[in-house]
Amino acid sequence: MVSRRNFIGGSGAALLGAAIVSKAGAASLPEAPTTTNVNMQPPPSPPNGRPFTPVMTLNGWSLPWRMKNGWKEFHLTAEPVVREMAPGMKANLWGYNGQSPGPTIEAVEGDKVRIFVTNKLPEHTTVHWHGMLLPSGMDGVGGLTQPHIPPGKTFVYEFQLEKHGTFMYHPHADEMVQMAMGLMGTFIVHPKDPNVMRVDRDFVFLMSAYDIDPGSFTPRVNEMTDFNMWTWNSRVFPGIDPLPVRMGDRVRIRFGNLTMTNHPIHLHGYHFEVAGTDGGWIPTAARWPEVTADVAVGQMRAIEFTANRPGDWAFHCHKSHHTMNAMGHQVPNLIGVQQKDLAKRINKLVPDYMAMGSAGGAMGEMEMPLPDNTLPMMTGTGPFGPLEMGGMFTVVKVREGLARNDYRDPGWFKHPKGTVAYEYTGDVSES
Ligand SMILES: [Cu+2]
Repeated sequence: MVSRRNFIGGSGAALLGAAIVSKAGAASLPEAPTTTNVNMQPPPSPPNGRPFTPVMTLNGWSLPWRMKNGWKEFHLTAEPVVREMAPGMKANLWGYNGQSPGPTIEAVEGDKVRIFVTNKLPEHTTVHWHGMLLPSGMDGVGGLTQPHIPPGKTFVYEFQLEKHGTFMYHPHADEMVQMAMGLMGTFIVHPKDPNVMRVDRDFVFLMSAYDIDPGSFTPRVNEMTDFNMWTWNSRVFPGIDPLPVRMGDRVRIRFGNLTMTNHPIHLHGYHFEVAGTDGGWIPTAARWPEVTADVAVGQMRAIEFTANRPGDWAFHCHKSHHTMNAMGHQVPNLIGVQQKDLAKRINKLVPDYMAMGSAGGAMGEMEMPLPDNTLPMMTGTGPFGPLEMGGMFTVVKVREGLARNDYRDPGWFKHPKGTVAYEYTGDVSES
């Protein structure tokens, strides 16, 4: 039998009687699986316990568990990670189990969950279960409801899931630093009856923001407003997974905001309904139609729609600076300014100086020398040319004939003849 002393790493005696002692007793720790895969993992089937329809975490995965004497046991490890934000750029972040954000925790209403949290960070931490109804002492506020988890130690959280819905987890310890470094994750509680509010596709992501100087790898954690990497699950366009959807599917997309500002999340091509917040589900009669759901800091929203309009539908934050990658914010507006040779002359003084175009940005196609590990500000290529996006942007791809659990990128939409905007050359199509 593995003793508690062994699994917490040798200093057991000093810890007896502290919060680290749990009803898990001498049980061995469940495995803390880890991955560095940045692609959406196929839906994991619940191995045991109550059945549910799993969520798809954009560029992420769900945390495996084990059942032990009626408890669903999970193991999170808080640790430094390297996260690829998009091909060509990596960031030194803090996360859980190899990734920022951490793996999605999925469980079922009524489940008793036991979550082991091992701290491999260089400083103390805690985990707060945002939005969850639980005993005060399990709420994870360092100093207020528990002692902090020192580096190298493992704490145990135990509570029963009272309500199904969409929640988050994040530290309540040195928060400014730990959230600015990417420590966060999603916690989904499924309904006990899998037919309640059933959807065909259920996606989730968390919004986080970083200030990473071009050419560097580590966020400046003291930044309060001027972030330059606006991410979904610590990824930016063109690194964010598309959302492949089968025609006719009922679709739910859940998103939470752990940045320092609000994000109006906008979906093209559909009128969706706002179906839930982290406070619970909105009764059907009280849901309201939207094309943009604004998400304040510390909030989650779930939207739903029936995918009855095929196409490639842009899905993005509507703040235009949030659909860009690292950029200088001090560039003067030169629209209308004659600047013949200006850039050339300034270049003699400041190598790599780039002027904003006098006819607008035109930066989507502009080649500018970039430091290593730096993404272009506006980037990506679509079937019709440069997409001129970055940051919080991806595409909902609604297609006929996808298989039920097929989440592979179906490629670009093939528009039916006569349904694409076209150049006027003196004729219009008559049909
Ligand atoms: Cu935004």
